[in-house]
Amino acid sequence: MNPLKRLGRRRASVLALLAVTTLVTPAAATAAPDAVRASTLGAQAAQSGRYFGTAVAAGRLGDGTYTGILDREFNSVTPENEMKWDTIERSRGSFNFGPGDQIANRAAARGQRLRGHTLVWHQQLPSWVSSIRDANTLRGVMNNHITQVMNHYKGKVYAWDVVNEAFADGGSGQMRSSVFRDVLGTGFIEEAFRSARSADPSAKLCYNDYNIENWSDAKTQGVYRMVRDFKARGVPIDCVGLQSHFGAGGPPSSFQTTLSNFAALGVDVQITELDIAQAPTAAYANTVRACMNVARCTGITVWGIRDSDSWRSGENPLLFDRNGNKKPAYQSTLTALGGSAAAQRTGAPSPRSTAALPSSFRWSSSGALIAPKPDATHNIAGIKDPSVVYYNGKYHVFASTASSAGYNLVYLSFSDWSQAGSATHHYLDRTAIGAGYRAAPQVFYNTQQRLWYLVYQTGNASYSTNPDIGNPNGWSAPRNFYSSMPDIIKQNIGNGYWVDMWVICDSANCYLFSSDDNGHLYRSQTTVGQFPNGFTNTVIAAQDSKFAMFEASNVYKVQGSNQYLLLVEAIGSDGRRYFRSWTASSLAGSWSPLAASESNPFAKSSNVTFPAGTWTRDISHGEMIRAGYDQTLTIPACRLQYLYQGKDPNAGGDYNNLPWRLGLLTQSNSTC
Ligand code: G2I
Repeated sequence: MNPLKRLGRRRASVLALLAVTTLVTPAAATAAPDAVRASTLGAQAAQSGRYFGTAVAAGRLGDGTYTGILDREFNSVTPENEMKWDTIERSRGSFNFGPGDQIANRAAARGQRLRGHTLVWHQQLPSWVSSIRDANTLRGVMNNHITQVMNHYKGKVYAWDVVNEAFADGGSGQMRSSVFRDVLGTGFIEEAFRSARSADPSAKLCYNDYNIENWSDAKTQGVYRMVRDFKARGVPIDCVGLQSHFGAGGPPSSFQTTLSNFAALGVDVQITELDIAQAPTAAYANTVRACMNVARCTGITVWGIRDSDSWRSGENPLLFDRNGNKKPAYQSTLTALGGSAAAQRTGAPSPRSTAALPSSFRWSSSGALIAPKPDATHNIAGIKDPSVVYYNGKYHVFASTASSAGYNLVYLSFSDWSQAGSATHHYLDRTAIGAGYRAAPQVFYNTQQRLWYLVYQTGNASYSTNPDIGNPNGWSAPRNFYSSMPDIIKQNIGNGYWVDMWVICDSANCYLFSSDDNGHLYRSQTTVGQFPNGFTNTVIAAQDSKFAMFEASNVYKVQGSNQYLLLVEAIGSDGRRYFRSWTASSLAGSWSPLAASESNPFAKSSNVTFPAGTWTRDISHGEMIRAGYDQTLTIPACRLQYLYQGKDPNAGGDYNNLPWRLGLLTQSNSTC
């Protein structure tokens, strides 16, 4: 955190006297970390890196029961009809994005993913298109539609159903007759995918169809041959959507085989429109389990929320009844989603996590999700410096509270980002952590000691421990990691401040990184066995000019690789905060630039889009959403998410009184 004008920095802390002899007693009664279960569909799916989504109808967004379930349970949405041709381009060249935007912006503001549905489909197609007979005209019309729509939603749509339902039912295994096939020939699908790739290279491009779930069906085989041919010839395709509109018997017994056979071609597979007549519990569980058992099955979307919202409402095929109550299939689905969570947490190999990080990044930001909640005794202007872990079905966020009166800490927890704004704020100055200068927290679980650690700055590097992250009153009084500021920091700090302490461990050692607002990143170390005591050998781990290596350093292990990632906050030539990044092969190794310049930043306003509105130009102090929660600080290699602080670009005045809010970045150029 930036400590300009911060209060009490140089004040000697009596707590320093307590620091170095502290022994930590292992706590006996902490829930086993690999037994975590989430309480909502989206949160549970997220534990294995998947999403759980639903079709959404813009016309129902005024219904509070509907949106209540939507925001509680789902972390992905698909517009049910609002992005179809007959809504978006009802007459030639005249585009109506209103209903689609309503869904897209709402999702973006809540950190939900968006699937785009659908660009080229023979249904819900206006008659001005279906009556075209000239191939060049139709080609131009199709490519223009794809380009305009994808351009409009660039950076907002995770995956597009580029072509929908192009194959015929029955035994032919061929494409169905449609204006596209009949006028352009079977090559229209390839043409559509090529146009789509050039319109938005960062969106995943899917082929979507129904009745392709049974492996031996001619239709399944026809689609499979097409995807195999596309992959062989380099036609851009990233995913196959299996709609999965099932009868009461549920998925065919070969469903998992079908998913893995498609996946083996080198595409993601997704269940895109799931509904099952009468919603039998076993049928839902079997469907979900098939996806969980296939690493490249990246997500599941149900086609509506309540039975009354369904296109097949007479068959009651969904997870919620018409009153919005959970049906039995809800529970079997939630349980089935938990199936591979433990495997994920114990480090089972997953193709999603083996890729290395890219060398440039693009992000999409949510709106401001978390704002300060002043109360009678806490007059707070900004909420800052968040640290976050996902544990036991909840995000647990610790942050600094700031006002001209000084800094302290706050804790909140919630099951999904859509709930973040309404979570209760627990002020930690009322706990044993105490009042006074405490800021820039970092939280992790020490698996050896079975204790949660909260590391923060007090003028020294301090920490508290707690056997139960969910109990704000469980934190111990602060203790210091050092008896006093290490000499090398005294020698280099100049007019800076000693800030932003960060602990990360490998299997042998724990390292404590810190910054000085003066161009230096420091690193001390101790053994895993001695931690939290014995930090010594403080060195300069990286240095640059003051503003280029300012503060708020994060260090992470990249899952499934031998890479560590370093992020440091810098101040740009525009005066705005941004992040630079480096990698190293060991925590004590030297750091090589990854996306480390102002023109190729890790995260800066220049590589972030704001679908819900540009609320900040600063991308400042925050933390990655990790793959786990322990002292190794492991992050996924794919689809990174970063919780950060931003503020109204026009705000000024006392630094401590600035209106900082928290928002969530989601990587939009992930290739895996
Ligand atoms: O048909 C089920 C799905 C099959 N796969 C593609 C999906 O896009 C398709 O979704 C359904 C929607 O759930 C329905 O809501 O597509 C139907 C159109 O083919 C949608 O139905 C339409 C009605 O036909 C229109 O009369 C109505 O105005 O829904 C519109 C909005 O309620």
